[in-house]
Amino acid sequence: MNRKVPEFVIAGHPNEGKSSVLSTLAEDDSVRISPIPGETRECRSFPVVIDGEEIIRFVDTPGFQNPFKTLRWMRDFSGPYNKLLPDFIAAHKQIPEFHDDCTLLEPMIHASGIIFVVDGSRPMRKSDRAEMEILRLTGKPRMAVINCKEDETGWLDEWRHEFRRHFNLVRIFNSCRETYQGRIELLESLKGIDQELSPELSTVIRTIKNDWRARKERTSEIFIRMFQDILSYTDGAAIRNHQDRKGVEERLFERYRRFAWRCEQDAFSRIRKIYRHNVFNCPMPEPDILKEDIFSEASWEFLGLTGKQLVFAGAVTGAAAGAALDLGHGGLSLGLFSAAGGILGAAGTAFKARKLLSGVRVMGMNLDRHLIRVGPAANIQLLYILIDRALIFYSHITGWAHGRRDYENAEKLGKQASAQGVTAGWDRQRQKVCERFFRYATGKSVGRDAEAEEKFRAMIETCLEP
Ligand SMILES: Nc1nc2c(ncn2[C@@H]2O[C@H](COP(=O)(O)OP(=O)(O)OP(=O)(O)O)[C@@H](O)[C@H]2O)c(=O)[nH]1
Ligand SMILES: [Mg+2]
Repeated sequence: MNRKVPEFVIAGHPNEGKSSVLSTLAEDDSVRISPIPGETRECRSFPVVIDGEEIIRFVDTPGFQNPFKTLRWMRDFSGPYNKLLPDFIAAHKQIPEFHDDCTLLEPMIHASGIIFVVDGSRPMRKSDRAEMEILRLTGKPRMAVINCKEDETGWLDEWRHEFRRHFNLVRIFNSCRETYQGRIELLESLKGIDQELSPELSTVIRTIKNDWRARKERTSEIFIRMFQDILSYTDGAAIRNHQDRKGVEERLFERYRRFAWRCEQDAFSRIRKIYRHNVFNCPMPEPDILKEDIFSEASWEFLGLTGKQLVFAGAVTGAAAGAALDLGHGGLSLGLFSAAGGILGAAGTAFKARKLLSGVRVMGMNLDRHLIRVGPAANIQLLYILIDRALIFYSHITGWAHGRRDYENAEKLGKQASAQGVTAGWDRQRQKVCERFFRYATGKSVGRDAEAEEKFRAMIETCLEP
């Protein structure tokens, strides 16, 4: 289909935040932004592409350099209105002083509309009025966007008043704060600048909304797989004697820690891509629960490795499957004997089991080796921590406007992350959904409980708002 892609030129005075507004609107963090005026010297087109198709395009431009002279020339122009821009450019393009003015006006010839950006936290100057008048003379549909760089709002009324005289519409849009909702609202208002643009922009908005829904579905899928991988993790190692034990435990924890960290990092980096963040990253600290207590008793417990649950086993590879065995010593009853992992489930304390098993012969094999098993997770707290971290990461990623460039503050966001948590406030109903998913993910449900995952997924999706 050869549909015309709506194209909007972002114009204004140097350093007002034109490129920042564009970057946020187009969700494109490759747009060059700088505190030094004159960063943008050439026009560059930024397409918004969804599912391989360009749906709308924004053009970044340099700021006006000679608004008074340009306006004077245009006021004196007596040719047909559609020749105003081409003739101005033809008359000035060889003059170096007018390089930026010609460059910024050129894409307006074919554009669907113009978005004029001003910093509304400063007073209005004569040059602003000249720039607005130039844009009015172009006859193009246009909208004014007030991007307040500071919190100062005292000048807003003056700006609004002046804008009403020159523009079809005025909107406040903060390039460092607006995200999905703000983008949609701005596009909705753009429809009002020209009736002819309305159907095209409605299609654009619908496509963006559908895409956002699809992103949320993909995000919840990634989160759920990540939770499942971490919760269901199992590992094991054989030890020969008691002296070995500490070192092996440490090794197992280190392996587990690295696995969980990698799963989370991998999930987070895929979500960053979905939300089109190439530069901004919210560096989450390693979860305390994994990092600080890794070798402590608390960690054993957290991993489901309390003394009671620790499984020591004779690593008797090749032993007959399912052979039942009851040593009957010291009240210790040994149940299932699984050849697959060489695992012997011990109901007594791990230490006793170790002592008792050592040297015992079963079916002709020497049981002087034990298997320490890690996982699957036994404490639901781990799931809550993973959910909290995932949702915090999500809210930072979706809440960081693409035009915002104070990346050094991202570190602070990450640090706050460990302090906050949404799951603590969840009601019993939500907890039950989590508990059921936890049993399912750790293999403790009887049979397959696909509904557990469905209900959990639906719940996680409701958390990914807007
Ligand atoms: N605090 C704050 N700073 C902003 C905001 N918008 C832009 N800035 C900063 O203002 C400076 C100029 O922003 P740009 O987007 O490069 O401005 P521009 O109008 O494209 O500038 P030129 O390309 O030089 O004409 C940058 O340092 C931005 O980070 C805002 O809403 N809040
Ligand atoms: Mg710029």
